[in-house]
Amino acid sequence: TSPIRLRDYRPPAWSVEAIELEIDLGIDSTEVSSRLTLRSDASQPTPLRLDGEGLELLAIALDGRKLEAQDYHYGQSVLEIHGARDGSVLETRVRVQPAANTTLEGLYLSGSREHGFLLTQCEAEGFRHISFFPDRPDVLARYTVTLRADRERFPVLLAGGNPAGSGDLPDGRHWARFVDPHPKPSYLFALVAGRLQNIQRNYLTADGRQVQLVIWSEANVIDSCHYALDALERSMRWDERSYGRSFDLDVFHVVATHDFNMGAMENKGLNIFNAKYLLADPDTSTDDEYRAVEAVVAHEYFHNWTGNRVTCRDWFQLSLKEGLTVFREQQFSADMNSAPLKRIEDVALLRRTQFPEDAGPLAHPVRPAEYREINNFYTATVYEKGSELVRMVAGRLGQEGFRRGMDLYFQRHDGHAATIEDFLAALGDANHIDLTAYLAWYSQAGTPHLHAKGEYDATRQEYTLTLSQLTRPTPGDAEKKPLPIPVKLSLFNRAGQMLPLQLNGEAQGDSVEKVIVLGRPTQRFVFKQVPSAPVPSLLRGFSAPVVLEYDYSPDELALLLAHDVDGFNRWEAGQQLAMLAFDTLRDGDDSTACKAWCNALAALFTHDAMDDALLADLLTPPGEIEFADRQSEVDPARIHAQRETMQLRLAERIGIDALLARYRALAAHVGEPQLDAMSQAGRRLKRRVLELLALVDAEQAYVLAARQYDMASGMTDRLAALSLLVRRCAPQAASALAHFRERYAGNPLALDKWFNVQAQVPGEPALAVVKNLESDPAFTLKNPNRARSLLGAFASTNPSGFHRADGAAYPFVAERLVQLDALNPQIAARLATAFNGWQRLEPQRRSAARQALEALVQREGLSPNLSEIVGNVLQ
Ligand code: HT7
Ligand code: ZN
Repeated sequence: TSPIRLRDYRPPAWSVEAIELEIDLGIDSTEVSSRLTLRSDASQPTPLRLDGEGLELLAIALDGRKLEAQDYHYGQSVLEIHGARDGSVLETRVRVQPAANTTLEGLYLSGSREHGFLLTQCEAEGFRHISFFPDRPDVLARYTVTLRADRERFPVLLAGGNPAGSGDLPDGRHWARFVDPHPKPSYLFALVAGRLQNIQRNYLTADGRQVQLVIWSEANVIDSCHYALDALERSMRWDERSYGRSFDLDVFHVVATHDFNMGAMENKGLNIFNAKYLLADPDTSTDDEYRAVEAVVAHEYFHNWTGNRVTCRDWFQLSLKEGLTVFREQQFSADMNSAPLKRIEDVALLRRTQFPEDAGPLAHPVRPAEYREINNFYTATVYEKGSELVRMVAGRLGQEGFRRGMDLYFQRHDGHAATIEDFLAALGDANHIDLTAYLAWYSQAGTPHLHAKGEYDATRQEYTLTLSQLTRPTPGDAEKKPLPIPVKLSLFNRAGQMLPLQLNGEAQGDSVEKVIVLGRPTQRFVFKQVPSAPVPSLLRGFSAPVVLEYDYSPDELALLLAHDVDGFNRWEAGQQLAMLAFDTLRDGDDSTACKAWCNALAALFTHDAMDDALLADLLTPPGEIEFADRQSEVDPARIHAQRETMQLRLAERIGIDALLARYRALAAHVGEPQLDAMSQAGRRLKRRVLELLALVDAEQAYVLAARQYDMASGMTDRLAALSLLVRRCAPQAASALAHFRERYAGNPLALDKWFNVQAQVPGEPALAVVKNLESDPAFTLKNPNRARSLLGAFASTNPSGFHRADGAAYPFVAERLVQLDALNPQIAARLATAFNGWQRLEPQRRSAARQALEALVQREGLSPNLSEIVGNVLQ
């Protein structure tokens, strides 16, 4: 297939003013009747063409007249109709087969035939699997939906919009109608039907609307929905306070399913969630998962304005809603929890997922210029880097300016489909600033490298910072433009105090933090009245998504690690020092950098009264993927071993006694697990301390871990202990695993963790472990969470396990991709991205990976989704 290109965009020749759907639901066969009121654009005289895929056409009529075979043509996923005019009404009736649909796109069955329920997933192009329609985001229509089904089998019938009647039908059937007053694109349509329970609460919006908030799930987990309901209410209040945006329907439904391709979906008035991001209870969920539930609930809710009320003109603009909504969620989570910890978590995620994407054959701009399979573009670049771009612009405008800009954006585009240009124009116009320079960030792939060099002139008391930028070529884009890079900075003296900043040409002030913007390839910034050679704290709060290159000495990094008041940069100094330590570590002999890293952290460990969670993060070196990202030839086994050695040095430097004492103090807090920040922080540090202890006194640490496992009152402590025992192949691991397997046999989300933990066993043993787990009766490729918990965890998050020296894991995973592809192409394609970066592996692994990929791409009958990813990865 040829690619779809941004430059070919044309407004729709045909749009739909209103759609009336009548859906007779059944598990094996569902009939969908639709009535479209059409509008045509007089300037584009083309026949009416509607998208429709895999639909069995049962009836078709135009303006009340049944169409004959010569009046229309249905082939190649398009229904073409002759004779339609502006104002025409098209009626179609089609049959679809939900139970046979394993792709989890369109209308499908979640769970078993006997007990499961029916639901839809329409983003990006799922609606065409349900009914004929111009399935593109710039066609916004008013929806009236009537659902009909057997009352006993489907007692609950839901669709997006306000309820508009319900009642009984003959033969034990019933109906329910929903009218959505807000025009919406087809990707936001949703329905749910089945036996579900709910919890609910009334909510009064800031603009005076009574809204019923209802969370639905299968009966056995309804008690685990309370945390999500609280999180929803917090999100709604926050959006009212921070952006002046209120909810706009009488009822807001949220539904949990175990069968879902992604995290959740923001369908108008009927959000659907992967149960992993909705259910939360202390026995099943870790602290991190509680925060993830809060974040995803907020993200989907925030889409109601950024995505739904203002939607995307086309899928190239995907980051308009996703980058912006990720940013809004990050602001919300920072407000609800610890802001520096949230920033650390988000930047670590960006570096782990987006930086490698941007540095390899899958690199693409935040707004791609072309795509083949849109589902392959729900990437870390569109989401995470997209959010960083919004953050840069928001930083440029300041809090009030950004709010002014967002108000204008909503005012101009409410009820319409917009572009990234529209977004930047609204933000700029509201503040009389030209933001068009930021557009280059959206159209250019690759992570810029920001090189910084400082020179101090003692006689003039001047400090000159020279900044330059370089973005390496990415596939198909060799020439890179300079980008506007905001660099937030402070200067520290050698006693660890921040110095007042006075840029050449500016009046003297007392501000100790500034943002300078590098707009050209190279620029010099001269600071006056600097009394001594400073240590710069650069890119504070990670003010731009770049790789900073500054030739810090270990002592300078140690100084920032000890004194920087920007929590993020304090952590960052530790990460940079760990990178230096890693690069200079020699067998049996500590480098200066490694000693500096260990000394600085040991000092913080014993003396500093810092937050336990920040300390836990400081004590954690960058991950194996981040280390690999900086190397031109990657040997994952060596990286794993070297990272272990560094941590061993750190544990030795802190000492067994100090580790043990800290662990005991942290473990003394017993009782029901509390969710407050301090309790969570304590558990986070306890886990880290135990991991370090295991390096210097394995036997004692394993005994403590086994006891922690047995005594744990919540999943955070239990899983931390289990994970330590399993990853280190401790003698106590087998019995803990057996216990966990049995205790959580009926809890799919907990069982996912059981698979996941074992898929993380480092090194050569991992492959056998994974193969063995495939024969567990609970393992299935049909459920995305389960497939991800074993194969995804192994291939994407266990580099030393997946990249075995003999390359045996590559054909194994390739074979699973083929099997998965036959069931669910979206999930197969996503999993295949684990091969990204194979070109930089050392020669033996590289050739094994290439062989597996070349064999894979030649397999007959691969989906367009998987072929595209494998083809691109191979380039
Ligand atoms: N907007 C959604 C993205 C999405 C999706 C969700 C579920 C299944 C398939 C999907 N394809 C795309 C989720 C979000 O970003 O909020
Ligand atoms: Zn989203």
